[in-house]
Amino acid sequence: MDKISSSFFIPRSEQGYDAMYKRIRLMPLYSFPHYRDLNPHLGLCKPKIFLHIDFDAFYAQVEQRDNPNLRGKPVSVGSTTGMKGIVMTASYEARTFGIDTGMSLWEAKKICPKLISLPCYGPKYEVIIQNLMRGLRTFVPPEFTEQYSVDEYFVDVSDFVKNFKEAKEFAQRIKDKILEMEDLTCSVGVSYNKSYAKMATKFKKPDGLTVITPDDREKKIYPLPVRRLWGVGARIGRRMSLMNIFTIGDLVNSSEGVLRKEFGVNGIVFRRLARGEDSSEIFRRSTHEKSLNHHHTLTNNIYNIDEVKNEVRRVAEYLCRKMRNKKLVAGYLYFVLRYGNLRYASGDMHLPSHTNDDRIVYESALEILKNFPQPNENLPARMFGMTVFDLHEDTNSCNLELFTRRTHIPFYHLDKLKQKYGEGVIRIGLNAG
Ligand code: DCP
Ligand code: MG
Ligand code: MG
Repeated sequence: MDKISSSFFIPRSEQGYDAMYKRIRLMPLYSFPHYRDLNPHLGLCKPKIFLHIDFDAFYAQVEQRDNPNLRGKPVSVGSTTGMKGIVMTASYEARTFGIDTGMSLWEAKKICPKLISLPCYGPKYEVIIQNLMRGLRTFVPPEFTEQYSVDEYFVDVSDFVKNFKEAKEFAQRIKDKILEMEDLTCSVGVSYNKSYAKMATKFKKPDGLTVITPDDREKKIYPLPVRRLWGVGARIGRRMSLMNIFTIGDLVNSSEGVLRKEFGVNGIVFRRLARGEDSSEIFRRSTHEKSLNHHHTLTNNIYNIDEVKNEVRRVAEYLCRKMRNKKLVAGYLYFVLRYGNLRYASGDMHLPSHTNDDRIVYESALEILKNFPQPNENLPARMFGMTVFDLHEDTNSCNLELFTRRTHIPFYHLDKLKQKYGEGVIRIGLNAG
């Protein structure tokens, strides 16, 4: 299965080009992070490391690979019909002449008469990318990979490497595998959030591997033109320059209110991405289940803090078990407390990562509880309730968190024990994690 695309029969005809073009561009893409993907409780987020993989001159490189006569020559791929021809991409040899994506073929041929223009053959590129996706999954399980565009992937390697040095080695192994499988080069960016990883990829192309650590932020990211930021295209870039925002650093230093006024909620997103506060995760497909909850009303009201924490813990444990039972993880927690006087206090937050780990849900609920009126003799607690949202399938049901700071706990196995021998058979010390 590995070498599927090289032996793929490639009809070279202009017919049906439009349909192929549409097929490629209509692939389901996940656009740049939405406001709701950004976690307002950034400090609570687990440190992450992402890889971003982008092929070099993708379509052109594939054509050069498949036809040795084209190697080392200026090649463009795109529509080649008469005056309406357009360059979708150009080989790096063609780029030295200044030829790039979006240029008309007529103009490109004018600056480089030797340019070899080829039609685009979408299905072939799709097969390659899908084949490589399978290859990637030999490194990490599927839920840690995201195909972002026609030639790009994100990989969340946080649970598989301990630091940036290991992440770089990991990235190199992936690059080697891609070369071995498909004989194609790609460039990889490594960083602590998806936006910076995506920017890092462009630092060295072709065949590059660039790491951006938190210490590199001000030196390497802030001086870049604002157009390099994920989601900032030509139009937004122009509007920003009218606001005297030219570099990513300028964006970092501009006022959130002004940005919001000009660009709506995306203004806030741009600024946060610029500052390296992109807490968006690998895009996961949603499940049918929208939310799960568990409430517990006590027979006797309580106010002692240890007893209160104990109740919070029980509800968290129960709810996490409910999630595991359905093989789900949640990204958002709502916590409600009802007092003896029948009044409520409630709060919600993003969980530090998608999880069904009792400890994380418990600790997050305690964070929310800090903002409530604290139960006391005159205001005892009567009911505890939690609801989790943003549910996704937990394909990582064997606790793959090998290198995280938390101790590994085989929650799924413990659930089975509890099911068989009853609730009291085992209890883990949640504070110890
Ligand atoms: N593409 C397209 N239309 C665009 C941009 C790109 O059809 N407006 C196609 C052609 C590219 C492929 O998508 O080969 C990947 O796009 P990239 O932006 O990653 O560009 P390349 O891979 O070609 O070059 P680079 O080495 O800069 O990544
Ligand atoms: Mg590319
Ligand atoms: Mg790309």
